This record gives sequence, structure tokens and C-alpha cells, in this order.
Amino acid sequence: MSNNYIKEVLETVKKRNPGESEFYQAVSEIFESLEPAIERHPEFKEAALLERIVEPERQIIFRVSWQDDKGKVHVNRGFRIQFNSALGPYKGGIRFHPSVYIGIIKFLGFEQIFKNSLTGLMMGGGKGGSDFDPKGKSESEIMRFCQSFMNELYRHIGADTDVPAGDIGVGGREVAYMFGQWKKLTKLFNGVLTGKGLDFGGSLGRTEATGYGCVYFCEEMLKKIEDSFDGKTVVISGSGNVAIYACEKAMQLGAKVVAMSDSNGFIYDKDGINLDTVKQIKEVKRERIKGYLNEHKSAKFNGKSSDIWNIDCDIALPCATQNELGKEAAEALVRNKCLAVAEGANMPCTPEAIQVFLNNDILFGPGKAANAGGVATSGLEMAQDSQRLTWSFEEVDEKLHEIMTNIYKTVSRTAEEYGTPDNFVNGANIGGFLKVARAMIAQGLV
Ligand code: NDP
Ligand code: 2IT
Repeated sequence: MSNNYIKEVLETVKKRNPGESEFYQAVSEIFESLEPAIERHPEFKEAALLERIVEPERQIIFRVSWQDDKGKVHVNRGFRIQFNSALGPYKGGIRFHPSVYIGIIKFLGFEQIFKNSLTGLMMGGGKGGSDFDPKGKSESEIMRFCQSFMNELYRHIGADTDVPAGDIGVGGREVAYMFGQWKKLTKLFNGVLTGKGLDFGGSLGRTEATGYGCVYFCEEMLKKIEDSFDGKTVVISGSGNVAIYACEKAMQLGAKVVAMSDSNGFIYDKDGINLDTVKQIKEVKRERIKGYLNEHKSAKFNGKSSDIWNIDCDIALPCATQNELGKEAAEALVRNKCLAVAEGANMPCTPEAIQVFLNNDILFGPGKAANAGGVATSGLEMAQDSQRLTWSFEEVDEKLHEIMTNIYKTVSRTAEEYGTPDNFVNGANIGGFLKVARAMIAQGLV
């Protein structure tokens, strides 16, 4: 990168946010793409747009005290980063995972700005979470934690200001507990959270949306090489919300999914994974993926999650967590003649891995485009809540499909317009950025 303005702002980001490696990684990835856009639009530099966009509008960090079933008191840290509201109310999920700290929430919030922009809906970027570890907690401990978390969060959010949803460790169960507490504290029954239960303002299709959307995006990429999911072998990391529904849609389109994982390892079933078993283990029993072998004796288990990428496949969908797919894994995929990689997770591929894909002409769909289906459908849930109406599954799924196709078109067109055809990383970063930048300039210095 040769642009001095971009370099200087990046240097400042490093200095002002020490120790926040994931945030710095997310900013540098986007900045690397922005060079042609910054050069074509001198007004961005004049408006100090990059300096402004990397600084969250508001950062909230709070104490969450809660009691376990034995009466012992625990203290966790809660976060909500209200990053950018140029395009609409702050919007983005909440993550409960012991690794959570400010650097992770800021990386996720930053990505969310551009992802939400790409959906074409009216949503700004935000993210929240806690270093609370839901693993091994009882149902009532989860409920009490969610209530304590909302006891502080409620004063910062609102259906027209900031609308949280799920992410790692936060699904329908946690969203419902948080919604209950929101209602208790504010008396408001509205669309303040998305991913709610279908009986109380949730949208059909939201559960499936991120995984389905990722496959729809990948399908569009495959059309470029006149190919499809039909008959393909697919490897998917993770076995949570995104992974399960990416698997479901890939299978519906005629693919065979042979491997899935969790943080303890991966399963390989050469005949194709039985998704009902995975759903039973993960959605109902909340157990480890290794349990798959109890019902499918011919399947194999490997205790090293990252080795999943050594499996021969045509399509790889990383759907677990950030930086789970590095350079060596990318080289293994290239050796095995993988055709396409679409990121269901946020930033799962390291910059070195992405470079390997781009250098080897592997179709690569970056997360902020490929996994935007989840937040897009959250946007559709907000629309239904505002209307006090619910749409059918087919209607929501059709809109999701259309949004993913449009994102692909934007990303692909922008990549071309800015001189790097088929580089969907540049296409997504520039495509998402331009709209936010224009809106920020139009709205003045506020
Ligand atoms: P879940 O909590 O439902 O599932 C996460 C899955 O990833 C679990 O199988 C988990 O395993 C696995 N995982 C987590 N950390 C690791 C690790 N270090 N190594 C291997 N596996 C790991 O979360 P989601 O499915 O909702 O989220 C997955 C990814 O998708 C995240 O990056 C999230 O930010 C992103 N995303 C989610 C959206 C959504 O709508 N939910 C929307 C867009 C992106 P284990 O149980 O062992 O921890
Ligand atoms: O990363 C993401 O886009 C999400 N976790 C979903 C956010 C949302 O508001 O639905």
C-alpha cells in the first residue's frame, strides 16, 4: 500500500488501540482495499473520513454480576460498541465467549458497519458481548446471566437506536431471556432485539438466514465458473447456528457435506454428515460434536479442529470463529483443488490465507458479504416488528435470496470498477465503505 493518508491513519489506529490485535487486523484488511477509492475521492481525506470511521461513536463497558446455582457471586464484563449510525440504528449481535475483550467486540463492530451497508437496508454498525462462558452452565444460570446483562444494557439500546441480536454463544434462548428482561424494565414490547422466538415478534427464517445466505452467496460465485453445489464435496467448520444451516442448504442444493467441527475437534463422515444427528447433539442436547460417533460408527473424529482443512473438498465454508483458517490450511485447500471458499464466520481466514486464495484464483467470498444474510434477515425482522405483521417463511427466504444476489452483484461490480475484477475482498470493502462514507459526509460533522 502506498497511500500516505491511509498509512498514517492505520499507524494512529495501532497507537490508540494497543493490544487490540483483532481490531487492528480488521481495520488494516479494509484499509488495504480502500486505496483506489480514497484516491478517486479526495473529499474523503478532506473530511477526515478514515480518522472518523475507525473511532466508535460510543463504547460502553459495564459490570455484570450474577449468582450461580450454589449462590456464589461471579463478575463478568459486558460490552456494547455503538460504532457507526450513518445508515441507521446501530445493529449487530452479542457474543458470549470467554475470549471476548474490547479488541474482539471492536473488530466485529467495525466489520458490521460495512456488512450492514452491503445489505442495502437501513442499519448502522454495532456489536456487544461478554467474557461469560455459557459452556457447562445450567438453564437458570444462563437466564440469570442474561437478565443481569440486560439490567445495564437496556438503558443504551432501543428499537430505533440500537438493536442487538445473537452471535457466538447467544441464540434464541439467550435472546428470549434478554427480551423478557427488557420488557420488564421498560414496559416496551418492540423490535429492540432480533432473533426472537416466533411466538413473540421473531421472524421465520432468521435461524436459517446466515447459513443459507452464505450458501446463496457461494452459489453466485460458482456461477462465474459455470458451476454449482450439485454433486460437490463440502467441508464446514463449526457446528453452531451458522454451520448447521449452511450444511442444510448445501445439502438441499445437492452437495455432500463430509466434515464439521467444534472447538474440541472435527468429525469426518465420508458418506455425508447426517444433519439430524448434528442438530440433536448441538441444538437439543448442547453436547460435543464427538458424540456423533456414537450413532455413526463409520465416521471418524480428529481432536485438532484446524486439521479439518486438510480434507479433500470442492467447497470450504469456515463457519466457526476468527482466524481459524491460516496460510497452511489455505495451501492444503489449494493442493486439494478446492474451487471456492465462503466465510460464514467473521474474519475466519487470516490475511495470509486470503492471499493464498487470491493468488491461486480460488473464488473467495469474504465474511462481510457472504455472512450478511443473518443481519439482513434481522433487518427484515425489524421491518415486520414495526409493521406488527409476520411474513411467511417463503417470503423471508425469497427476500434473503434476493439480498444475497444483490450483494454479490455489488461486490463483483465494484471489484471491477476499481480495477481488481474478481477480487471480492476489494469489492466488498469498497462497496460497503462508499455508502457509509457518502452518508457521513452528507450528515455533516456530528
Ligand atoms: P454458535 O455459538 O452457534 O457456534 C459457534 C461454533 O463455532 C461452535 O460449533 C463452536 O464450538 C465453534 N467454535 C467457536 N470457537 C471455535 C474455535 N476456536 N475452534 C473451533 N471451533 C470453534 O455461533 P454462530 O454459529 O452464531 O457463529 C459462528 C460464526 O459466525 C462467528 O464468527 C459469528 O460471528 C459469525 N456470524 C454469526 C451470525 C449469526 O447470525 N449467528 C451472523 C454472521 C456471522 P464450541 O461449541 O466448541 O465452542
Ligand atoms: O455478525 C453478524 O452479522 C451477526 N452476528 C448477526 C447480527 C444481527 O444483528 O443479526
